[in-house]
Amino acid sequence: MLINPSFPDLLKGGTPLLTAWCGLPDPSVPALLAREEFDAVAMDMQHGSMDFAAALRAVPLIAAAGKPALVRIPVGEFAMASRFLDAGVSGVIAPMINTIEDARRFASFMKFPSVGQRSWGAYGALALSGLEPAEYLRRANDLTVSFAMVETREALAIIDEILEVPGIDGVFAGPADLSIALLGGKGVDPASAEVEKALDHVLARVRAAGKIAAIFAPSGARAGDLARKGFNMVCIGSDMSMLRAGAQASLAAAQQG
Ligand code: 3PY
Ligand code: MG
Repeated sequence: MLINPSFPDLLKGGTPLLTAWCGLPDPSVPALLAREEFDAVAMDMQHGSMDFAAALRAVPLIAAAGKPALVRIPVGEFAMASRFLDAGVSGVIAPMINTIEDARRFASFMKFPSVGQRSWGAYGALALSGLEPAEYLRRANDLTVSFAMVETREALAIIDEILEVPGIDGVFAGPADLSIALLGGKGVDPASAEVEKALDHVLARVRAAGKIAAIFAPSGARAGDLARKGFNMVCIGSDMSMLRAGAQASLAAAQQG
């Protein structure tokens, strides 16, 4: 876990963070990507094929490269957020936060009292941060970032209230699910005009609340567009597509030569 600069400081530093997005089931993949020039590495436990033990093992490997580790938990499994914070992740992304109650429950597992109800047991975070327990307890709520995913019509309608929930540090937009919602289930088109308009709204509301805006991008080119649009962090998906792109480029080079 990063202390100096902290992950929130990096996010607010004015330069959008470009974060690798991993779902392959082995900790060596996020460890490798952490050694590239990504600013952080996120592991996807909602849709990826990485299991809990593999993701936990990746946390110190990412930290060893000096990068913040993030995890996206499965829908509604907020207790898992605390377990990853214990292991030393700097940020947790919770999908499908569609009600204020969802946001409150997520925040309660992310933050120690008096903000939330996170329970004590930060074995990995203590080791990675080097902080004494009392100091870790005092600072942990400000060193870690909780991202509530906004990816439905319901969430868009209450985004201001979600942002007001104590312990919610920012919003993470899900353009694919947003597109399905906004197109009434008739298609998935994360770059559609409807999604673009929704993303402008999300950015404006997050800025007005003084919080952090993050988003997923399915390619580097799209990530560049979203970073220029003003998101504080763009996650570039995914390890699998990067592997395929690298394989295709190698083969093409060999076939040309
Ligand atoms: C979405 O685009 O819906 C996401 O959840 C990104 O992974
Ligand atoms: Mg989604």
